[in-house]
Amino acid sequence: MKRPLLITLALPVWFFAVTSPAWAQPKPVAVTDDPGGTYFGRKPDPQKTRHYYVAAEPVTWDYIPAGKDEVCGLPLPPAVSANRENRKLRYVQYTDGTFTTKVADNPSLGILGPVLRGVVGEYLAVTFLNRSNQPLSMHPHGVKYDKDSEGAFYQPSPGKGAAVVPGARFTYVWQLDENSGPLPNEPSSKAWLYHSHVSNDGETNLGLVGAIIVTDPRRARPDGTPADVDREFATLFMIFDESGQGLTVQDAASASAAIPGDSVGNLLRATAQTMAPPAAPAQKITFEKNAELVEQGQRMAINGRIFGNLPGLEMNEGERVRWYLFALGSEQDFHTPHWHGVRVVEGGIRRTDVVELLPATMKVADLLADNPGSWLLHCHVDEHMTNGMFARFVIYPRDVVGADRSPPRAFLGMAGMQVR
Ligand SMILES: [Cu+2]
Repeated sequence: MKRPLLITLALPVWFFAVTSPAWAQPKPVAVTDDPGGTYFGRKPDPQKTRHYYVAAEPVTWDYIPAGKDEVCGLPLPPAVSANRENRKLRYVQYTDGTFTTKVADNPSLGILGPVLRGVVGEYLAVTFLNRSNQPLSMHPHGVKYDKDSEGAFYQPSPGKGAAVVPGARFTYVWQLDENSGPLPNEPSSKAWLYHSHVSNDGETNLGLVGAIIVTDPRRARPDGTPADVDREFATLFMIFDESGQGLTVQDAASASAAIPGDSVGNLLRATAQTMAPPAAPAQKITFEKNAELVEQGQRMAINGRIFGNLPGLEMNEGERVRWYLFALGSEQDFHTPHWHGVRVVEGGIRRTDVVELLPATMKVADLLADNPGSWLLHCHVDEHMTNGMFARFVIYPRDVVGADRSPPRAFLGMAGMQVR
């Protein structure tokens, strides 16, 4: 009986919205009815489902919280140090559907959203709440979904979760089927990206990106973590564009076209507005000036941190450490992460200390922490490293105990996970 009542209440709002001038349009209001939660028309088996609660929220993001380069001691470029903070959106994890208690962030993930994880044979149910002023979604790579849980907006017939309007929520259901997990000759777990996908992939530039980890059940502990691994890290190599020339975070006033319960037409209108270039500047921007703006706005980051400001890459001597490596972005986003002091095995087949990444590449590299010390992890593309695409990782020696040893919380996304 709840739905007819909602429709009755929503119809006058919709009619007013599509017939009234822009200045008179109502502000987005919260919609708590969740049209998702099914997988090809059925509720997934609760015994095999891990439920996550994730909100997209505006944040002020600081690319350099320390205010300086703490690793290489390089002077910060003036255009960067004068503009450390930017408005971004982030996927933030909560403990339950009330969206009141946040799950503590893992500092090493930086701007990345929560790690969502499971084992082949399980389902992920992700209740998404849009606390921004623009339509957003969660689109997963690598898992199986029906049209409603695809989380991508395009024609024809976008699914119910294609564009979650401001204030609304939607529960995506993703199956971790056999094809989501590693092949027998791949490492025991693998990672996939998820990101918002309403207007275009530029929404990752807003900060809306995270990782899904899937473990092979034949090589998993009872809690679903890979049995042959002691510790995990996830790092995204991506150049964020803070020039204002691309997709930007919308404020409430400019997002008035996005109305909960709205038609596809109005959503498209809102989306077009989201994609529109910023307001015309007072003077004409030349091609050269535009190129300069873009160059000054580039933040060549690992997990949204630059110049050695990504914390928490710490491990203990002897540990088997799995790195999930990603890149995203545009034609400049070819990255070559390189570890000093150690060697890795890429994808279970190749020994190296440099891994090649292109936009939306997802790779696994396994590292044996056999060389204690404080070491550099950096992109080996010269320009990227010069502009801050590096971090420090630490291997604590075996004989160190107590506070100097890395904390025991070793696996990504384990806190706040609910199996029900
Ligand atoms: Cu790079």
